[in-house]
Amino acid sequence: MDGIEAIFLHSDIPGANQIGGIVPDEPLFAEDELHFRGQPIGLIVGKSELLCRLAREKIELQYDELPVITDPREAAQKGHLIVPPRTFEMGNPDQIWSECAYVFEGKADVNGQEHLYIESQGAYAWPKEDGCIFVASSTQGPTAVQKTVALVLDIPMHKVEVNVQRLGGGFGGKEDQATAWAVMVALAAFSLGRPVKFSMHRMDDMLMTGKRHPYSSDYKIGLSKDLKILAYEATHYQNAGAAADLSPAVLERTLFHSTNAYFVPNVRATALSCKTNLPPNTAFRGFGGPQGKFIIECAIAHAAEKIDVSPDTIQRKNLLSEGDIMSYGQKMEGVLATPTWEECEKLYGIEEMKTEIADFNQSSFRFKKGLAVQPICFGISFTNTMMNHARALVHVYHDGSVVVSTGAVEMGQGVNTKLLQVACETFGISPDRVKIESTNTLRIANTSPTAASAGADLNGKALQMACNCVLDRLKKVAEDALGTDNISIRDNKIFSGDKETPMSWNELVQLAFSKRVSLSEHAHYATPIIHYDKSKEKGHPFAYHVYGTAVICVTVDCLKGTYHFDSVKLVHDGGKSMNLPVDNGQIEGGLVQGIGWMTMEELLYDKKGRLMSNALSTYKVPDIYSVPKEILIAHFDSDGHELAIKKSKAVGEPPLMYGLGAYFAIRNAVKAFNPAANLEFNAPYTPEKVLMDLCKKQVSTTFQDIQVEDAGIS
Ligand code: MTE
Ligand code: LUZ
Ligand code: MOS
Repeated sequence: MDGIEAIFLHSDIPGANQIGGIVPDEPLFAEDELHFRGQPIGLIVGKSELLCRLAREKIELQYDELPVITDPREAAQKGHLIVPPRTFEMGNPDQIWSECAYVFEGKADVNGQEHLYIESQGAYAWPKEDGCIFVASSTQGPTAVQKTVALVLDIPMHKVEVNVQRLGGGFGGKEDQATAWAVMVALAAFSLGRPVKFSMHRMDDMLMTGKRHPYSSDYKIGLSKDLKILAYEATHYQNAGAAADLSPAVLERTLFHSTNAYFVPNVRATALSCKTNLPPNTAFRGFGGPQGKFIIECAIAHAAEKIDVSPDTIQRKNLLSEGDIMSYGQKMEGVLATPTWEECEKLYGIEEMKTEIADFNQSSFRFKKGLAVQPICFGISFTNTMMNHARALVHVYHDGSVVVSTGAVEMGQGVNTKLLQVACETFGISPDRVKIESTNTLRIANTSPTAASAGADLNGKALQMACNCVLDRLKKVAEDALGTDNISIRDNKIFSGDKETPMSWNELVQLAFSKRVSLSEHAHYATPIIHYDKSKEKGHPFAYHVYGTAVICVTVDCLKGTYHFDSVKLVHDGGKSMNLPVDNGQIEGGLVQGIGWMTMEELLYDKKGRLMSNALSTYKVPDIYSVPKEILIAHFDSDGHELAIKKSKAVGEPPLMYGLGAYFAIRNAVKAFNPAANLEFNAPYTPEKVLMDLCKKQVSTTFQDIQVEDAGIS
């Protein structure tokens, strides 16, 4: 076609046709077989996006159909696993079941989730001199892009410059899966000797990229007469999709979080990464942790229902205490979940809320309310110990302005704001003096992706070190010049003790420059303390944990199956937050994303693995009308943690897991309407499923008898 410049296929690749991050099992372009619908076969390059799309329509693909597996349990049965299964064990559940007053077994399913970053996947590239290439990528992992471009083009990494200005959202969807598109444009630009740009159409993005992993799990829980959980066993079938991507790491975090915020003395958690014919699933805020937590919450809800107590009675009795050991060997210390639960009780009155809801349900037929309490405990650090490091580069120019580069990628989470604070507060200068630069592989090398909620901690600590090095040199210059010691810098001014000196920041910098003192520093930070032995599945993998407790209330319209969240009231342990507006934004955003996953966001694939919910008309995400009417956030007053940047604990992912409570709040409301029904565990709890559950078996009154009541729902 006119205007079409080239079509690149696997045979046009100079280096390896391989983009797998952890396991080399994913071709950039398919060769002989397609393993999922939406797998890239080639790249069409032309003068405009429209022309390329028209050209795509003209391509006729001939293929023989092979059997398709979309169910992880079926894949496991056929032995299609991505990596060998892993098991975390402590104590011995087998010896304990007979000692338990109650033992319950069941199955729970939880679906995946579309990231729906506002900026779809994309990249652009242009050739530089001497066989080098520049790539601008919307990626959380610039080094992964650099490494893979080098591999595919068969050039050394030093010939590839990857630059990331900022992302219009990532949520884990660009930790690994931004790479393919960046590599494609790099390949085209490198081969054609011209700039090439690609940004994905929303529906292609939804169809082709991986999502949060759906899980199907079996659980067994044993409790004592006084409701202590004595033993817990879980087998998690992770739906990995057609290639490894980050699935083995996600699987690991599921195991780390299989008992959520509870102490269980006898645990056996096994996880299987099952290879199916769906797009390879990937990182998504929480990274397998939310799925692990959902399953134990199902087990607790199951037990509570059968014993006839409220689930929060069991939750409350089993919260971690100081010194408890997790199945993976880490001793739990610090704030823990109990104080946040108690604070919740004190601030919001959980018991009063429960009484109000019981009264409401007594007098209301059509509308029923439900409440759930959701404690969380989330480990901070990449579970792969070797990834926990970062670097920062600081230049102080001789006019007193400062430029900062780190490995952190800004994606809306506010990491650049926190880095700016670190630089300003360490130097004692105002924000107008400091520029946080883009993330660039020529300035900062060998980065870990900005992920695992650790972006601010790792890069902030490195930045603090770099600033302190320059600061120490500047202080020495000031001491010599002013003939005093005890120098400090505040508000761009130099102080000797409490006394302001006539010297300004700019003058000091100028003086240091004239004395040939280095005004630049590159620092490296690696998290101390952490270690993990995979052969024993024991160690101290996390720098620290983040805790919190949320209380979620919902009103269900039992005629329609629709629901609305009345309130979410939570107490979050963020340590000494260095920026409350940023952290509150993360808490609200994470919470609502978690509620969406648990309630309305429903991915549907047909039997052939074709995504049917591939647009916003069929895949519903929370909007301004579906967010809780009231969200109250209280910050637990704690000391934070030394390994958190400025004792301000990581906040990116943990709050998503408050959203789990949404599922159980709805469930409690459904049970208030239809106590006899035998309810399954199958998230998301969409209005369709709620309606089916409300109608399950016989209810005492027929729908004709319903008096329309006004419960404040329009
Ligand atoms: N917030 C916004 N606005 N956009 C995002 O893409 N990603 C989340 C979280 N908050 C995300 C976000 C995810 S998955 C992670 S791991 C963290 O931010 C990463 O940033 P941090 O390490 O700086 O917290
Ligand atoms: N990515 C990763 C993550 O590679 N390892 C992790 O432990 C992790 N945790 C959360 C989010 N992304
Ligand atoms: Mo977040 S899932 O660690 O990118």
